[in-house]
Amino acid sequence: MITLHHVAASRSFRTLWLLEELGLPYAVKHYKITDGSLRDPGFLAISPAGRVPALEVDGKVIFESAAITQYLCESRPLSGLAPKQDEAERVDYLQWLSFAETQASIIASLNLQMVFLRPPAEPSVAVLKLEVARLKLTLRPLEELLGQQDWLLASGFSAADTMLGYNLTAVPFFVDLADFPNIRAYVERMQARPAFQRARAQDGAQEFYSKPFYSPEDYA
Ligand SMILES: N[C@@H](CCC(=O)N[C@@H](CS)C(=O)NCC(=O)O)C(=O)O
Repeated sequence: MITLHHVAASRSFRTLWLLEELGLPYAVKHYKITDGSLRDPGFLAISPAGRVPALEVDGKVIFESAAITQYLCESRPLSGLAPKQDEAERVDYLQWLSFAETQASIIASLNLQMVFLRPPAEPSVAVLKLEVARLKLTLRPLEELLGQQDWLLASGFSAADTMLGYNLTAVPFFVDLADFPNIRAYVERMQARPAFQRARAQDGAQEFYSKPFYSPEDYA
């Protein structure tokens, strides 16, 4: 049995969604970021940096969502969700897989400073503005690409969309997507996928965001 170690609305949603796209049976072990369970020695033995996702699969334990994505697609090659090494789109696929983490690292920084940091600690408004600008910059190539095609790969939906698509569920807490109509249409397409909806049903309630939008100006 495959077991996913998961926090609701976190990067482990990528794996949850991919498992649904692949139609694989799995169990979910739920954790919370705020209750210390990710620092429990039992969990650290599974994921040494105390992060999710971690996946128990085929007698192995894998952490890092991109590695999990890669392993699942390569060990289930009939899925067709990742181009093989000799396919032309392989480079694009690998690029977007890593780009998802470039973008997610900015979202994680904004989460840390605007959502998790508690008084008397105060974020720097200048740093927040810089991070929002950096996040917007990562949206530009996506907006352009998604004006030409429905998914990250021209040939259609792939596991790269489960990696990067998840990010776009968090981006609107920090960037108004009004100026990014192609990204908004992409988000609608991904949310319409039955596997995405089944994953949402397993996800659990998010416990991070208490308002719809976080602005650096709120800290000025
Ligand atoms: N590069 C890792 C990042 C994993 C990660 O940092 N996950 C966050 C949730 S989005 C986490 O587990 N945070 C817990 C913590 O920082 O203590 C991946 O893609 O799996």
